[in-house]
Amino acid sequence: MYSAVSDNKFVKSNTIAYIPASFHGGQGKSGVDFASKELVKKGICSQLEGIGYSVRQHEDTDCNEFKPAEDPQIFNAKNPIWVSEFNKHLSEQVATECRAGNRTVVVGGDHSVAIGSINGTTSVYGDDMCLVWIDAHPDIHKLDTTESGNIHGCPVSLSLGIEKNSTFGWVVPRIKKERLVYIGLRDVDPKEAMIIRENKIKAFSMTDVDRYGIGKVVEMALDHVNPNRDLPIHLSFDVDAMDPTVTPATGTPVRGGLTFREGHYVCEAIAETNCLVSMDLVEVNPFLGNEAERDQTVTVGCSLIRSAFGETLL
Ligand SMILES: [Mn+2]
Repeated sequence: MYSAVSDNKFVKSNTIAYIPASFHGGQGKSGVDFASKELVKKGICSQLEGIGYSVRQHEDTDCNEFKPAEDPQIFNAKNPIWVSEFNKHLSEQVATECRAGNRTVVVGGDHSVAIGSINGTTSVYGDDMCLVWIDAHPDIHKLDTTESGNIHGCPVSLSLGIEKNSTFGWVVPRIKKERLVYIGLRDVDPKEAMIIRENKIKAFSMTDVDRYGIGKVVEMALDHVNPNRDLPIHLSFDVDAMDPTVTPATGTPVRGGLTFREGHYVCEAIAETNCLVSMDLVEVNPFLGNEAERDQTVTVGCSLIRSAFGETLL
C-alpha cells in the first residue's frame, strides 16, 4: 500500500497527534474556533490514515474554560490573560506528544495558538528548531505596537523573545532570529517592517515569489534556516498566505497571495526535507463567506496538511 510516512530524521513513530486549538480570542471574529471540527468532518484524520499514519485525535478543548472574569488590555492588546492561559494548556498538550515521539498538527483557531504550539515543540526539540512561517502577515507585533490590539498579530515576537511580558511569563522564547523565515508576506505594518529589519530576519514576500518562483524561494528559505537539512522544522501555516480566491473563508484576506499549487509546493518541499516534526494550520473561519467558499477553504486546509506530511502527486 502507498505510504507517505517518510524516514523522518527526528521522529520514528508513524503517529500524528491531531490537536484542535479551537480559540478565537486572538482576534475579533468568531467562527475560527470551529475550523478544527470542520476539518475533522471533511475527513482529515482518515485522510492521514489513508496515507499511512496512525492518528491520535485529541478532544476539542472549550476555550471558554480559560476565559478569566477580568482581562484588562496590555497597551492595545486584547484578551492577554485568555490568550496566555489557553496557550499554556496547548503547549503542555503539544509537548507531551512531542516527548512521546509523535508528530503534531495543531489546527486553529487564530494564529495566536502558535504561541503554545511553538513553546510545546521547542520545549522538546530545543533552541535549534527552525520556524517556517507562511502568512500574508508577519505577526511580529509587540504588545505595544499592535494597533488592532489582536494578539494573533504577536505570536512571532513572543516566540523569539522580542516581546516579553509577565502575563506570558511561562513562554520560553527558544526560536533564534536566524532560525525564522517567512514566505508569502504582503501586508506588513511599518512597525513590523522595522522589527524585521532591526532583527535581520529573513523574509520572502510575494515580490520574491514573483521574481524567483516558488521553487527557488523555498530552497533559499530552507538554505537560510536549515542549510544542512539537519535541524527539526516547525511549519506554521496561515491560510491567509494563500490567495483569497483559493482560501476565501479567512478573517484577514489579502489579495495577491500564493496560488493553490504554490501553497502546496511549500508543504511538499518541506516534507521532502524529512525534518518536519510539527505543524500549525490556522485562520480557517467557517463562518465567513458562502457555503462553497467555506467548503473550499476547509478542503484546501486538509490538503495542505496532507502535503506537509508527505502526500505527493505521483
Ligand atoms: Mn498569521
